[in-house]
Amino acid sequence: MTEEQRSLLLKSSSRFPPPQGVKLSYGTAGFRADASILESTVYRVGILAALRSLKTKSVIGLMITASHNKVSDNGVKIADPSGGMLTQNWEPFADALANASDPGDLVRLIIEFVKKENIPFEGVCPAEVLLGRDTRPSGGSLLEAAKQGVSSIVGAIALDMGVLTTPQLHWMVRARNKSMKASEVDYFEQISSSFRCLMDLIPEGSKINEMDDKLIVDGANGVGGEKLAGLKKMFNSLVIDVRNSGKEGGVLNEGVGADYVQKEKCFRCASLDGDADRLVYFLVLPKDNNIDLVDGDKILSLFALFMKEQLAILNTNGNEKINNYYHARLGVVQTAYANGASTDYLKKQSLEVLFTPTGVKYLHEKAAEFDIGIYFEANGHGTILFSEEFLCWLEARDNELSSMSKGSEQKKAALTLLAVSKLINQAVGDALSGLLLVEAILRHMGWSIHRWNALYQDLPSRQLKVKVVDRTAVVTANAETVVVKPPGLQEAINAEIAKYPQGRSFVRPSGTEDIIRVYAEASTQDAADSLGNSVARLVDKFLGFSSSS
Ligand code: NG1
Ligand code: ZN
Repeated sequence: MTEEQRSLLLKSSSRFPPPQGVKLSYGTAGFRADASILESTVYRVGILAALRSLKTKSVIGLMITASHNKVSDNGVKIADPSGGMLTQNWEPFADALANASDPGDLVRLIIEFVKKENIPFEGVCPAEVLLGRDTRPSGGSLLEAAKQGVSSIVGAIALDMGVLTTPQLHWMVRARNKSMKASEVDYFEQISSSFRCLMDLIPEGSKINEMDDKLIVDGANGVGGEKLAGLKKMFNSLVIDVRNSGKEGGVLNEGVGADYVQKEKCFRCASLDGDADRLVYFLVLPKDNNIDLVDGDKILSLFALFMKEQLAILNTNGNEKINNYYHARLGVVQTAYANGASTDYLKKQSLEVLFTPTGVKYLHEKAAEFDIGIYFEANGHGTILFSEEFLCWLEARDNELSSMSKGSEQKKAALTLLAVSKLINQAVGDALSGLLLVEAILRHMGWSIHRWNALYQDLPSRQLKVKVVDRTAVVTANAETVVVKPPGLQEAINAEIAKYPQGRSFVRPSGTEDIIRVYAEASTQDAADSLGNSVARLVDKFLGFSSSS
């Protein structure tokens, strides 16, 4: 390391002392904490992003958000060149950097890592980091810290992309690295034009009835509502009424948003989270005014059905299978939080269903193994990934069909699949593009939200949080469905589950909060509650504060 680089790092890092007595961890979705202690972490992630850009010789993203968490929290995460999450190999280095006790320690870590990873250093290569943030008031000063971090690496530049949804930033990183147009206007242009294309392909006579036509979207007072308000101006085929857009002075995620679905007396409502990477729908049941949540599992089911149907049309001609046949592998990916009824339903549709641990980095990776890989967390984070190979074939097929059979069902299916691949965010789950796809599919199917919701009935479930002495004492296996440590806990949980018909329960340490999460599912709500409570008591018995005293 040159003297110039060393002194630059020592000088700038001395302005960002780390918080005392706090151990930070990169977690399920980057670093998250109370915003007041995050400046040093964000500064250091700026350094990390610059190094990652040097290593990959690509543009990297840095997003400042704490998603659905409360407004006083904030967080920071990195988007890799593909637009996906930071490679897991670098997470230990991210942890070490964030927790380095002083500037000297920080510089030592960087020197070691640069050597180990063989990173072209000291201005030989340019590095570029795109910065984005959500609407949290702490975002501005944290963005400054990120800029300082990036520019403390010689040759690295930071570009402030402004207030964005998380998926917009990921989309921009991916687009930049594919040498495509990558501004916010380009993002809006791509998703609105592919949406219009899908709307034009709706079969005659399958319009949904007008009563059901208005969509109310709860923007959680975050960045999504604001962006959606801009986006909806680009088409007039859909009536969207945005509430809690953040313009009315409401507090982010407070009593609103995907995590706090509220009573709304309307036929079809959707709800986003603070950084617009989660989407859920809900409806009000007329008989008792109760809310029915149409969650990520049901969005997944809708998408999977539609994709399967379009593929089947593409590969048949009347009753005959066509010659130019591509066996596109369609797969769906869930986590243990997926409602058991959704998994049963998907399997009954002969779909290939796979499970990964919680966290989109795992789901995304698995879905990318398919030609069409659809993944969703129950909380509404998910997307559809298309393989390059399949998209190439599809484009060729589309051209071929244009000359042979204009206006045929096959041609329409090819166009539909291509439009879906452009509408749905290929980098990460995106509430805005997800919402437009749901709307387009409902119209294709001629379905109301009630018809969609009736695909299957969720099993009653309960989620609980338990505070423990050390959440890392819980180690799980099999996509988090089995506890391996501490010994004896899984056996005790099994004994509880056995008491309940259709009972299922698992526990895991949260990657974003200092707690253990408990999930329970059973045939009635009382049973799910009671199973959840019993398992939470077991967690407390094995790991709680009383167990250590
Ligand atoms: P943790 O705190 O690791 O459970 C939560 C969500 C994840 C994911 C991340 C990132 C649940 C049960 N967990 O993770 O699905 O969305 O936050 O935001 O919803
Ligand atoms: Zn989010």
